[in-house]
Amino acid sequence: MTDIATTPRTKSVTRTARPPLYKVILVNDDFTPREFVVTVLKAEFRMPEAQADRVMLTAHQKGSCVVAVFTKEIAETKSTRATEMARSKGYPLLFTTEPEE
Ligand code: TYC
Repeated sequence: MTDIATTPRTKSVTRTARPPLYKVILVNDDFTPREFVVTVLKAEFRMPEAQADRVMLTAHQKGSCVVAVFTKEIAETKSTRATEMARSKGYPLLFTTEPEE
């Protein structure tokens, strides 16, 4: 048997693939009642009351607030459902998504 010394010609690098994440953003408006915004945050994003209050107030005072971060599909589904919940009551409340840097 012939012994042949071999050296590997490639190096493998182990990386864990992470899906890109998207922020769900709550946008302020002048018409949606504060209490309804809190109700939607609790229902669609499973937020405790105190946290929903803080997020609603931040959007109210600053114009918008990051609600949470998800994979693209979940962020889009949740923001669409939350926005539709408001439309069904005739409110202009808006949730949008944007990629996280
Ligand atoms: N600005 C609204 C009001 O004064 C309340 C509100 C807060 C609406 C946050 C939207 O994302 C929002 N009734």
